[in-house]
Amino acid sequence: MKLVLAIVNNDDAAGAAAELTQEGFTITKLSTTGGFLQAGNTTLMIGAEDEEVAHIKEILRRCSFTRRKKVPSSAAYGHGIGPNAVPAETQVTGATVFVVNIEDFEKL
Ligand code: 2BA
Repeated sequence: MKLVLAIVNNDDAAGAAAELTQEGFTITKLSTTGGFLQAGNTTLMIGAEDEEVAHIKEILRRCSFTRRKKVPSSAAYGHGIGPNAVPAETQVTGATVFVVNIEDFEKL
């Protein structure tokens, strides 16, 4: 058995969660924050059989989209706008997915 941890954009989370649930998976949604952008994202926890992981990834690939986001600059925190204060952009992946082996799974 595996635990899939998928970090997705907040804008994509509802659609991905709905699709996964519709396909019969049980999920838990966590409100999380990216350490770099300090922006909210959503982590989906999905316990699944080994052979279901590919299907989960396929749903996540279909339901989440890569975006460009502005990196907060010093100007954004009110330190003034200088020549170096033009906000940079970075690419945020649709879904960042970790797959972890589960030693034990029980509903008590
Ligand atoms: P954030 O940490 O807010 O990162 C947002 C995007 O900023 C990243 O997109 C990446 O393009 C860039 N970035 C992150 N850390 C950076 C750094 N130290 N220097 C320069 N640029 C950096 P993604 O890689 O698609 O990550 C999207 C979100 O997924 C991340 O939000 C974080 O919440 C999570 N994540 C990604 N990789 C992770 C990892 N190895 N461990 C834990 N969480 C991860």
